[in-house]
Amino acid sequence: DPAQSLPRQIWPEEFAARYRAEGYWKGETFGSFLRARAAAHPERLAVSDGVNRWSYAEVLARSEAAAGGYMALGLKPGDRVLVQLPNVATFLPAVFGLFLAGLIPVYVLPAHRRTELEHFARRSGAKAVVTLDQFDGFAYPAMAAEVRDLVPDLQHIIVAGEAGGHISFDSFGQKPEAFPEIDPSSVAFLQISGGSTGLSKLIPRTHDDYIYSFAASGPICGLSEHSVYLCALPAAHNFPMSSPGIFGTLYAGGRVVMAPNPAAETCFKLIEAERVTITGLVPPLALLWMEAAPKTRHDISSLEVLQVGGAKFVAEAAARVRPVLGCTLQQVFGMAEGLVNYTRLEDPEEIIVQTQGRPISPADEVLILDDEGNPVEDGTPGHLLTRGPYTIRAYHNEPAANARSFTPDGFYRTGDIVKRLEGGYLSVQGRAGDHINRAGEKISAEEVEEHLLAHPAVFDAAVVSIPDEFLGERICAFIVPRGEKPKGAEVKAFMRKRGLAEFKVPDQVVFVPEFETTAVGKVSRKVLRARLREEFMKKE
Ligand code: J2J
Repeated sequence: DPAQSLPRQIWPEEFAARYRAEGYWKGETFGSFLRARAAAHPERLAVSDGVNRWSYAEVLARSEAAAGGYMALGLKPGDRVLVQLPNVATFLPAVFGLFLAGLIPVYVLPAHRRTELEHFARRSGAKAVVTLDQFDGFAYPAMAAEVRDLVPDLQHIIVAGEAGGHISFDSFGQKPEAFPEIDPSSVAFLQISGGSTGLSKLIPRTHDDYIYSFAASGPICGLSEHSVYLCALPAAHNFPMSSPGIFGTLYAGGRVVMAPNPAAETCFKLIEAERVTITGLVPPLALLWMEAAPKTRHDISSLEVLQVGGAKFVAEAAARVRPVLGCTLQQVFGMAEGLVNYTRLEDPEEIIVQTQGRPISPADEVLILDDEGNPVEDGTPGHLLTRGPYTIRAYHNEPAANARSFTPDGFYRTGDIVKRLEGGYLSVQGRAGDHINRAGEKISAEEVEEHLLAHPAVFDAAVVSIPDEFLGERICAFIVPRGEKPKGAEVKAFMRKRGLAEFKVPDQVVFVPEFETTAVGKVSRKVLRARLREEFMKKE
């Protein structure tokens, strides 16, 4: 049963004991750290969006009321709850309420649609979903209701804003009589993987390990109680959530500003109004901001640090950040499975521009191996494997993927090809897998192919990444038609109708009469994709 109960222990005992003894895991929980901050500075502002401005005390009070509401529905500690919320202040009480009640958030992106929501519901065994009435013209509750009809375990739809017959998040007002005891080493939430092969997998993160990762990120990112973090990327992404993101900022006693979208003008206005000091972007957005900055009428001089990560930021663009935006660039190379690398704010400009940083922790173990599994020399590209106090040892309930993605001694195979430079800095060279990194969103070629094959006029399909000046990579679908070939636009519309996030819809559709086969039979998908890409690029 894919929705079976969560693992009790993720790290072998000897590692857990060491991470505790060395002070990485402090025994804090999400609930305990929020309570500590709310007690230390109750009146200080914690979060704002276009509508709400809440102090630490208000965030805690709303989180406790939310916990009471969840518990009154009969949800029990360990139950999973899908959270599909855009960047609104309510994100905080919604998830801290879950943490306080011992419930397990499963983070879903606002861009995800029916098919993905159904997949996460089944995989996690979620009993409830928390969402917003509508955002950016999309009605989330209707989609949640469709999925509830398909997935028997999913019972409750909790809606912030106009509940329209569903359970109203905003009417949760009753603090429970008692809160459950939370074990800091237990799973706190399930994060979603980029889905390098097949469908997205669920990543179990514990209170201990995750809090360590964002607490330790704070000093590396220059956070203090005076920091104002603009959450420009979708809050559910691991990067804006924890590197140092919204949680790291609250841990440091700073303030979070939720941006409704990451467009330059939207964010410049917020930077000026809220005196934002730090934010994080994916490379295409950083390029747009650099284009917009010289023309803006907004004062963005409060911005001290611009983090860029999620995909490779090319050195030529990286070099322009300081001159154009007047702030320090911090490159961030991280993954929802764990390991996060940062360039340090005080590093020489050359390191900041040329590398993707070095690990957070002295306890992060990094291996760079050749195809045979032997360590390579520094400066030589190889496969990056890692193990450490905040890198998972297994996905939730994925025996086949776990056998591929982790070594017997617990190293995570990141799939990234990197070079180690002096001082342990890493330079990302590419990746071994076949997924597409489209503006920081990871898309599995296999998953898109499966959907294309469902189209009656598609005989065969191969999906590849094509280098794209703006997106970094775009999705190109090669299709062998069955009978009369459909229009490219029709194929894309078909994908949307299947309930997929817009970012998975191919940017380009190319029809070919047939796929190459060898005398022996079909070539492997991996080889086929590589050859199609190569030939296509030659013609471009
Ligand atoms: C090249 N590739 C990068 C970078 C991630 C912080 C920052 C990013 C993520 C993230 C994250 C890259 N240069 N600077 O979780 O906490 C690619 C690698 C990596 C994969 C992970 C965080 N930064 N990547 O992007 O789970 O291929 O996490 O393995 O979404 O993104 O993707 P994801």
